[in-house]
Amino acid sequence: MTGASTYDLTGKRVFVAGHRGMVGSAVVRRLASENCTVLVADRRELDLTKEEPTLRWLEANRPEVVVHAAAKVGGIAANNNFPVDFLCDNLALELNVIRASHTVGVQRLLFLGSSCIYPKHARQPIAESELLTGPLEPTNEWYAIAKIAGLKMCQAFRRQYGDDFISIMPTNLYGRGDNYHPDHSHVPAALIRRFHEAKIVNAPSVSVWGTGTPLREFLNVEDFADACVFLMKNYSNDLPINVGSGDEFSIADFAATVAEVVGYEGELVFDTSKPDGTPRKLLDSSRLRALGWRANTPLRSGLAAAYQDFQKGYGRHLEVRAAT
Ligand code: GFB
Repeated sequence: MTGASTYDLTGKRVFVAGHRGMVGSAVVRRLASENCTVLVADRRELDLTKEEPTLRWLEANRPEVVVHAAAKVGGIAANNNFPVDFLCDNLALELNVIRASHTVGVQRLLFLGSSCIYPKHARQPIAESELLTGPLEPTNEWYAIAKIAGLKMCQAFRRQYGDDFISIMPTNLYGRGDNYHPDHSHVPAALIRRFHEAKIVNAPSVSVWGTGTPLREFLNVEDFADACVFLMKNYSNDLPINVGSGDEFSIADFAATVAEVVGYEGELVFDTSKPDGTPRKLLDSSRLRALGWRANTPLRSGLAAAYQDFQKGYGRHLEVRAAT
């Protein structure tokens, strides 16, 4: 079951929910080269965690396509420390956006999930069929449960009403517009910042969380945005579809690569008091490849671009630290 299907974006009104986040902003950039109208709403104008305003906004703006990229996201520590936010905010966002999209007759909706929806000890590489075959990784089960619910909502609206709502599961993402919070970010942004600050003060060593042994697959967010547009035009199916690069690294090797890109030459010290999380998370993206899409940004050049982006916003990143 490939799910191949064609949808013409020409002249369509496409609402990107969550356009200020790393993924949403990349999708907006990517859509600029499509012949469509991109709709966005600032948080002050529209709070997507509120049901009534979400429905009113969609009724007033009548998008034909919705990309649901609005989510409360964060790395392993944030997931662990803010279970209510990761579960409740994400459930509210999904329910409001997906249900209102159905009510106003949206033709195609893309729900963006996460590879953490799969069981902690899923068979590797992880095929879409591994969903709900075993227990989740405890550090991020709140987020995973919310994302599984979003995926199930898409399946339910498709089954009951025939809505063309699809779910896309990205692997670990990094790139322009990432959150560089020192504690709440994902590993790429956390290490870019930590190595950069260590380089400036000539620190002899830098701490890397966990044992360094977990395996992760990384995908540049510009590639992911390209996959989203590709799937918007070429995929329609009940099953979620994985989006990965196939590039897998141990956290130790990944950290060494980030240090090289940043130009930090000190020692890396593994802090085993911090959690490792899932031991391995490599997506099986063969269904996506069979449709004709593959990633094309090598990790090193993607990280170099992310580091440049970080440096441009460095003052802003320091304010993030002061404010939280
Ligand atoms: O990126 P990360 O937080 O995401 O952590 P997950 C990946 C790995 O990097 C873990 C290690 O083994 C961490 O222990 N790591 C090393 C670090 N140093 C650091 C650091 O300074 N910061 C962080 N954050 N990690 C997330 C989920 O899990 O994956 C989310 O919690 C989401 O829900 C995301 O699904 C894609 O891959 O462990």
